[in-house]
Amino acid sequence: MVTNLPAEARAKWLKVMDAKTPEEKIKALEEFLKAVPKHKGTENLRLWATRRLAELREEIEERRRRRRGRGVSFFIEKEGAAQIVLIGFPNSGKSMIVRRLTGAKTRVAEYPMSTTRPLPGTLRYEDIYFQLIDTPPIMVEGGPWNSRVLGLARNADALIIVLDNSRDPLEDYRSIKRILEDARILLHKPRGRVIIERSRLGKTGIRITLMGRLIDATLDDVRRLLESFRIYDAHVKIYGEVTLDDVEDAIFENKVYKPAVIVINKADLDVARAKRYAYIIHREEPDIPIIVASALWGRGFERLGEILFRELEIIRVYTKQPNGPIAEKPLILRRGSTVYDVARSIHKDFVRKFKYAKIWGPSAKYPGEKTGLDHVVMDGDIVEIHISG
Ligand SMILES: Nc1nc2c(ncn2[C@@H]2O[C@H](COP(=O)(O)OP(=O)(O)OP(=O)(O)O)[C@@H](O)[C@H]2O)c(=O)[nH]1
Ligand SMILES: [Mg+2]
Repeated sequence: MVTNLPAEARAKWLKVMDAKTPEEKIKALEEFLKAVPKHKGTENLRLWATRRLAELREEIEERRRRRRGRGVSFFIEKEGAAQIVLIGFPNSGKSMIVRRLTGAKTRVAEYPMSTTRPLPGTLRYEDIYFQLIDTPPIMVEGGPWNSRVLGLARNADALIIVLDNSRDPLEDYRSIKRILEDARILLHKPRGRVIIERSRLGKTGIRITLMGRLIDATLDDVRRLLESFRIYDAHVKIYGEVTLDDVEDAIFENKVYKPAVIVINKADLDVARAKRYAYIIHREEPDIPIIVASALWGRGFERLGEILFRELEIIRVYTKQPNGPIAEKPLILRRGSTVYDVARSIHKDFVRKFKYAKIWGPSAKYPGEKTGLDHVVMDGDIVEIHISG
């Protein structure tokens, strides 16, 4: 992202990283921005830092509103298996979709900008519940809610992008994608991931754990890059395929990936047109599932739960006490989770006292297979954990 940042600016970045409160961060960011020279090569960085400043100011405002207990708070506590935020332009039908799918009393109106605050509802899929959140509209020219809705999106587990079949869904999709990207919210899973954990306890030096591949750099390049930001003590974890730019992005934190589903709403107006646009958008964006639907007719959403479940990459595990019944409510875990994660979510002592687990279901070689903590569980598994004492 950055090219040729002067040493002074790099050093100032450390202050931003070290800042604890939003207020401190704002001050440090302002100092940092002052040290960044204005030229083409730093344009993106300056834009990003300016936006980050706006976000932080918004964060302070939001906290103030919540504390005072009046005004409109945008924060919504997560409930259920995942929090899914709808995002779209005015009048696209977000509120009607949430009302239709969850029964929540959202405000639906013929005029645009009728929703002024987020409202949650619950969508059931088999034996789990997703929290859908209706939001005020975002706007290309930067509407009154953009930054707060983007804040919600950043905090969500997945997004539903609502497009309007009475407009140009392709153009709208591209605009929404751009708005998200500008807020560093990505709709595609990155090929790799970099995590930089700075050690708070004294001099550890720079440790790099390579669990993937550095495409265009050596470990020494990574070390030099960090040192140019005056980071001398940190643990860098590299997963998948990563470039030196990705490492630099990680220093500037902040890029997030959100799985998404696209809904072309108001298909009832012209079903063939909606399908045609679904096809065109699919060609441009083959990895993002697209639904052609009508909130008015209540049709087209039949597979939404299943699609969300798949895109979220979550699994359900049913715990059971020795000689006890199987839990009715599943534990929701990420795909790739192990018995360790199951044990830890039951009780923090369970890992320490763990003796063995017994597994029934898709991941078990035979019913009641005995396993250790590193056994990878699968959707639909029944897990019985035996502990000592
Ligand atoms: N024909 C048709 N109209 C719809 C559909 N979904 C919503 N509408 C209409 O579109 C208008 C806007 O619907 P809302 O659900 O309020 O849209 P919104 O996206 O929440 O709008 P804002 O809150 O302003 O962003 C209303 O008049 C709805 O009746 C649909 O599937 N088909
Ligand atoms: Mg609305």
